[in-house]
Amino acid sequence: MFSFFKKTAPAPASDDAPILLPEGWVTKPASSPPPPPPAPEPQPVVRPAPVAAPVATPVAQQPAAPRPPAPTPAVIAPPPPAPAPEPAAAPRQSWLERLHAGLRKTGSSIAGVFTGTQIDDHLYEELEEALLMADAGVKATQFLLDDLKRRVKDAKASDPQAVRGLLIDALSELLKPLEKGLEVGRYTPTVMMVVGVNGAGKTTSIGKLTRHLAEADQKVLLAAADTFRAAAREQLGVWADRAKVEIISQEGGDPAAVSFDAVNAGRARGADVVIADTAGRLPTQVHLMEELKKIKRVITKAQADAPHEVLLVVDGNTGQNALNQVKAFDEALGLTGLIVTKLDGTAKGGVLAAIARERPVPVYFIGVGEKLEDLETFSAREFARALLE
Ligand SMILES: Nc1nc2c(ncn2[C@@H]2O[C@H](COP(=O)(O)OP(=O)(O)O)[C@@H](O)[C@H]2O)c(=O)[nH]1
Ligand SMILES: [Mg+2]
Repeated sequence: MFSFFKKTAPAPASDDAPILLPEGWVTKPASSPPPPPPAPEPQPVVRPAPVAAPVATPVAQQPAAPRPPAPTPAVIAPPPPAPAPEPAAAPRQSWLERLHAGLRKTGSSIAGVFTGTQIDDHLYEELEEALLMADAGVKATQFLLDDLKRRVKDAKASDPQAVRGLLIDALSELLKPLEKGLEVGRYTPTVMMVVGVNGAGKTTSIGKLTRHLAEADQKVLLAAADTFRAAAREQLGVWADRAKVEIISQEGGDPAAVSFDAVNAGRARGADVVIADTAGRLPTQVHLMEELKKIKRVITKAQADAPHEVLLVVDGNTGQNALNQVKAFDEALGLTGLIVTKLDGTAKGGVLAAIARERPVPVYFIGVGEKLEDLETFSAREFARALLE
């Protein structure tokens, strides 16, 4: 849905840079309508069945279509049905509840610090311990404590519960630079390469993202660049079927070649987005990391400005290990964004603070479960509140 990514006009169309905020929490519906998409579509491919989009999309006007005669002044047209009251609001609310529940393990140990009656060294020591236990890391923990003490002093706070509110402010501010919306439409196609260790949630996240894009009428083409395991190709194939999008897949093929073919196919068929799913690997596996670099290079050969996104999927449950992965993959490939999965039921949700402090790669989405609706855009304040309230 539209809360999911930002649709931008193609690059040359405007020089005022697009706002890169996920729209889910910017409540203005359809802020500035993007210009109608380029009129003639190249060859039609397997397109998702048109979904009755609940959002008031500025659907392309068909200038050629014969206009119905203007209503006669005498007839007062019945008011159009009210534009469905904020369809995004309710799902976002239930998502927030799931986020809150998912982060309970992390949050309860931190929130427990504020149950006393005094703001003293003991409170700060306990808080330090709780943040470290939540895998916020030494640097972010120290930063948050210093910042918090300053805020407590400025606010002349005397109640531990007020300190908790100030910690929410401090954490929100620390996480703020990670907020960024995924943008599509600037390039045709927008090419994304998705990387990460095995089991992080790459394929699942791609599947969810594809569904959201397809439902918003984006033509998506998937590349099964995890070519070695039949199960991996099949898993992506299932998501492709569900979303009714095309997939380029080749048994045992070279992952770079499959990615190259996919980008070329995407260009030829007028895809809006091409997403390459890659095989899991540890950043310490040098030859496999080289293979990823090769995929990236080859994608650039197929389309000079691509890949536009190199997304790392990290399992939020792995705490500091997730931070190490962010650093290593970023050094090897130059990451443009993260998808942090499995923040449900983790005691290590503090890792986002560590990422913000040590390697602030934007977090496009966070996942709190295996279902489609469990992946959502990241908001610093929402996250801080879900964790600490
Ligand atoms: N609990 C939970 N499970 C997830 C989440 N995202 C993915 N998974 C599960 O993690 C497992 C591995 O996911 P997969 O997409 O195959 O990982 P890949 O190896 O990186 O492609 C699957 O069982 C997914 O259903 C999440 O946000 N929360
Ligand atoms: Mg996979």
